[in-house]
Amino acid sequence: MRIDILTLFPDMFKGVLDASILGRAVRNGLIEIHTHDIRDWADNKHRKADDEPFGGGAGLVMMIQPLFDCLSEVTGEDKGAKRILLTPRGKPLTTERARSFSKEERLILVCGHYEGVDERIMELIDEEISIGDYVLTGGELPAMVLIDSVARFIPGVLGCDSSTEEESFADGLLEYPQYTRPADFRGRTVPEVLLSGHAANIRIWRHEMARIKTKENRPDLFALLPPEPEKKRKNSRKKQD
Ligand code: 4GX
Repeated sequence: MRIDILTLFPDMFKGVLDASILGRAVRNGLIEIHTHDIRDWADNKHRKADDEPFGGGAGLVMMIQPLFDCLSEVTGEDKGAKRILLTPRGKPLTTERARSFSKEERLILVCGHYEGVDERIMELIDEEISIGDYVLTGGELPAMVLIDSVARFIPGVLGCDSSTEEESFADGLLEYPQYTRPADFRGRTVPEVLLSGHAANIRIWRHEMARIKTKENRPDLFALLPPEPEKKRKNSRKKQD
């Protein structure tokens, strides 16, 4: 997959895209990333890319000319590229949207700064995406979040193919608690069932812990879960009142 990033702050992406799993995916040629400094397209001698909003109001708005020319040139004749604007007013980024973006051949991410971008850029945008209901100082961090969430679905990026399925949200539950060696860390022990080797009990324990965590931290997700089947009794006849 090829990803182009349009930004006023290309340096912000360096460390993130070089490090860890994303860096390995780039080095292995699974993802190809190109950053573009929107300012390079400004046709004024001060390389100005922002101005006061028409109609008044606080803050600055990104000017249409540098952004429009940058996005037009980077897109070129590529009709297949999906052009995404990161903005708090966008559709929420979800596992399903990340998975769907991972099937695209090319993404072009537009990072806005200041109070927003001149609305006339929408002529060149396919989709507006938000990473959550809070306001950041720019679209750079949201673009990195989107890239990371999409990369996990590109075959070969993660070591093991199944690991995207087992985590939070795949079955509507948050993750169960994990432990690794030592079994006793200064008196803090690991739940006995995980050391028992009893696969069925481990599955039941993990499922129950995931339900408890989901109920506590995400009552909105918990409400969507299917009801638990009634636990089997030794005596199959229900207790009489
Ligand atoms: N999820 N921001 C974008 C400037 C801006 C505003 C409007 C275009 C249109 C955000 C988020 C987010 C802050 C990035 C404002 N650009 N983006 N920026 N939450 O808060 O995606």
